Amino acid sequence: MLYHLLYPLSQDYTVFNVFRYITFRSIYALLTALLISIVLGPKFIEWLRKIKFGQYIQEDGPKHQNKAGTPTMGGLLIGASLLGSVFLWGDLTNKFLWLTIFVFLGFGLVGFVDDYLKIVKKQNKGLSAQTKFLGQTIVALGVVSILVNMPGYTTELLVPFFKDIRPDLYLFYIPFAIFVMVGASNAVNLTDGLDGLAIGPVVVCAACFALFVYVTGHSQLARYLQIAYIPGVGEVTVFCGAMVGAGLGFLWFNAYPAQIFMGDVGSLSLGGCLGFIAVLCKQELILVIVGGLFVVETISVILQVGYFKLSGGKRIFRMAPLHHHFELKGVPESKIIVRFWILSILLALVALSTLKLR
Ligand code: 57M
Repeated sequence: MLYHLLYPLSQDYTVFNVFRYITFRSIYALLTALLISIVLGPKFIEWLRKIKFGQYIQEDGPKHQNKAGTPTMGGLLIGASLLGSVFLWGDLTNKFLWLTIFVFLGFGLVGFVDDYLKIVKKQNKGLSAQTKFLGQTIVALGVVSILVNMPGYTTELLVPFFKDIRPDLYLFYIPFAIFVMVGASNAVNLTDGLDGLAIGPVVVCAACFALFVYVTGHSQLARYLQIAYIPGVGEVTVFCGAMVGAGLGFLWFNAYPAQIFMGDVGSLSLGGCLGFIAVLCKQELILVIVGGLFVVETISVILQVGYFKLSGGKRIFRMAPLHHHFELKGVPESKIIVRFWILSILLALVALSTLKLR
């Protein structure tokens, strides 16, 4: 809105020219989202407490009983600050930006229904895994079908480190992109089991992808770095900036010991968006590196469940996902969290290095 209101004034006052720049608007989108969540946070947490939207804690895992009743559905706070900021600073005529907003809302809705059933209807399991998967797939199918028909977008798959390998997946690109989005959404969800464990790496991933989408939408930089050039995609940098700000604002309250959890409404929407943004800037394979921590957590679950079934009840880890394994080994929660953050920053640096290693 600010962009639409103030940029036209640049014809009379050159100072408003600055609204043209994606970099300027992304930085202010970050700061605005951060400010909104820090200002709204305490009232929102108080309200969740009042309406008794507290977390139910499972008995069978590491000792988290002291966390029982912690307000959850913090994803709503993330959504309000993120989208509020995007509406202020984004170019609302940009179709890529709207697709990203739609992914956030669509995946968020699936998570919201799940949280609602668990908390309000007291159905401990919430939505069944199949229903959740169906909801995520429908949202992903909708946006990917639109995306592949947008001008400038291709169904080629870019391979990190090898600039000449670009197989065209044609129609197979659609299920592939859906897999990336749904996989990312569930991977963030699985990781969200300790204070700040998911939101920290989400912020790191969003910051990293801010750079990827920016260069993908910039003709000279894209040519120089020999990556895909997709006109218009650069505007999604504003969304990434707001995601970093909203994430940091949420972390303010979710940091150990957490005053609020994000709930599925937060984890599914943020994960789905990261997957979609990777698809948008044609860095789907890079997501495996940037979001390596989410990948490792997911693989730990796949291995554990697979081995558990095949061996008739034996386990590889003390408990999956991996963070529970370390908890049960006696590593303090805050140490696990900070170490996982360090790993996610290192992985993001490796991913960024692929821009020059081609
Ligand atoms: C949700 N949710 C947290 C909070 C958060 C297939 C299986 C591996 C699935 C997995 C699972 O259900 N994972 C997804 C994980 C829960 O957090 C809520 O859920 C939202 C995210 N969806 O925002 O609202 C608990 O996590 C803790 N938490 C924090 N701080 C935070 O900032 O401490 C969350 C956010 C919260 C709180 O205690 O209540 C969760 O873990 O439930 N299932 C599991 O992870 C289970 N693992 C398991 O059963 N492993 C088995 C194998 C065979 C699959 C094994 O290894 O033997 C464990 N989950 C729990 N206890 N809680 C089992 C033990």
